[in-house]
Amino acid sequence: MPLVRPFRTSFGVQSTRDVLLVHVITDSGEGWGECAAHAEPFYNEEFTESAMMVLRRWLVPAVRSLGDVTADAVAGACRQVKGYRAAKAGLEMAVLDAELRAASSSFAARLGATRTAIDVGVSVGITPTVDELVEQVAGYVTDGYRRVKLKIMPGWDLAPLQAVRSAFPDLALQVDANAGYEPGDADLLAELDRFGMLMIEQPYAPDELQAHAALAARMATPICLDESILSVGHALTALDMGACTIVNIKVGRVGGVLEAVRIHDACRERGVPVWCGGMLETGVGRAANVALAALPGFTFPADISASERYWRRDITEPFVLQGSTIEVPAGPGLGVTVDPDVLQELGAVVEPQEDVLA
Ligand code: OSB
Ligand code: MG
Repeated sequence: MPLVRPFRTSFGVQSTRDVLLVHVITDSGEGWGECAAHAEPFYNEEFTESAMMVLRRWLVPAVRSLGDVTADAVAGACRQVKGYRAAKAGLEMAVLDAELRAASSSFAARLGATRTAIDVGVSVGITPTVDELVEQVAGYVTDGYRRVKLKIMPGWDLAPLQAVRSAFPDLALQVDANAGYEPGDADLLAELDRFGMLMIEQPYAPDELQAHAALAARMATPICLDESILSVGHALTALDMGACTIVNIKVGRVGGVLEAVRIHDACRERGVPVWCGGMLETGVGRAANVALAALPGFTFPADISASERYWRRDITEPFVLQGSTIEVPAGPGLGVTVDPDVLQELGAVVEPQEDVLA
């Protein structure tokens, strides 16, 4: 799917999104899920074609062999396969959607949502010039976004931040480095304190927990981890080490909405704030993210923007901005409907899986 505008991060630029959907047909109905993996293994190890292959060869057969297929059983059935958390998340989402649609219950209700609308922000990619960045941020502020996240990387940090902060002195601001820095860059990163930001997200490589803890000890700006946190265990380890004080939760990165809820619960028990990250999803994955972000421990605005920020035409009814919030779907399952005409226009390829029936 073509993105409305290219999205550049420290790991590369995307102008289109390779979308992998899982469509589950059960005795009682059907469901959709989205695998958040990207076309290239640049955000993390997983990529769309690898996720698709693992689904076909192992994950779908493992779930089909369950007999009684329930969303609660998906993660266990998939445990033998290591990694591929976005693929697992897409499959679990589709099974859960089918289950909840059949029971006329929403994702929000099932996950434990306590809000009917969520606060959202916008994640702004690296632009060719600082002027273009300020212009883009101004457009999003006019749209209603009250929290902006800037992507940073070595060579694109102090100057763009200075410009955006001067233009918008009171804007809630945060940055995301997508692991683009090295522990040797700590002096430079410490200078970011002067911009009065909500947090700095994932400055170093995912396995650099000690370096993140050392940075947290010398910075006033809270450290948030994204790529480092793949499970409840990772979250607790990072928190115990002082590697972060805020956790970004992404469904695709942690293996599914149910593990995402467990991370939320563990953080909430410790009084640690979490927020919902995004991976440029279509309406399918976005619906799950919005439901998740409505849980009580999600206290920072989510990286879930309106559909029009990503797509000229989404594959479901669009999510729209209301003030600086997005309404939580209340209908059965994900609460959105995939439009088959849009899928066809996009040239979606359907790969039936009857052949792998156990
Ligand atoms: O690190 O949060 C990230 C998009 C793709 C991959 C990684 C990230 C992002 C974003 C955009 O920041 C969030 C969104 O609007 O979906
Ligand atoms: Mg991130």
